[in-house]
Amino acid sequence: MQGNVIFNVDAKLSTMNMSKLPKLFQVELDRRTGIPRRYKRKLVRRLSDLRGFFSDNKMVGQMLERGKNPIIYEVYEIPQAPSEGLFSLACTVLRPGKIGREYYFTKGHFHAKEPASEVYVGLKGRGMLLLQNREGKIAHLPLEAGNVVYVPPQWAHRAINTGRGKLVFLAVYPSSAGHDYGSIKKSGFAKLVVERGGKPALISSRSLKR
Ligand code: S6P
Ligand code: ZN
Repeated sequence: MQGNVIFNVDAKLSTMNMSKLPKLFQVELDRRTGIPRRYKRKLVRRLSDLRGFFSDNKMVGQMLERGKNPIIYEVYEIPQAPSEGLFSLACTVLRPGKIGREYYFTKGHFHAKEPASEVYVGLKGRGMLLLQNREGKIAHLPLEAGNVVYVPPQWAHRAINTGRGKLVFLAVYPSSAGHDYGSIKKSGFAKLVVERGGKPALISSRSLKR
């Protein structure tokens, strides 16, 4: 089989030495859930972690007071050391649901080290990627099973689940990109995605902010 190389190297993610170059690896995605069978770290984002992000702050406060703190999303990360030329991988599982009329979403961020672009591969479900640049220009693209979205440098990005099932996607990004959550938390996205007549609609965030 000369000239026909098949890589099937065990990832050994838990023992990966971050100070060295990464080894060859492959990771299977669970066919039913889309979640990688091996990952290094799992992040869980609950409603309490998204305080101040949803437009209906009052409803968030009331839910938390009543002890309702649902998981909004989970991120399964396969990170690499923050060196030039390396990529990290992360699979996000964004649950279906709404706070008031607003669909569940990820916090959203700029990359701290710019320029750093990113690729999102839709694995399950239906949703949208909302993007906003530093000048406040806004854009949105479908993010769903079977599509790929390219996020150019200097665009903040937020995934929104507008479907009935989980929205699952894989992100590939430079390992040195980092996250700037502060800018988005402070200014917010100019648009919100809400349910209107059973369908997702984009509206100005000023029209709903409470
Ligand atoms: C990382 C990439 C994703 C998000 C994840 C959660 O650059 O964009 O892995 O981190 O979807 O979103 P957020 O906005 O809470 O980091
Ligand atoms: Zn990102």
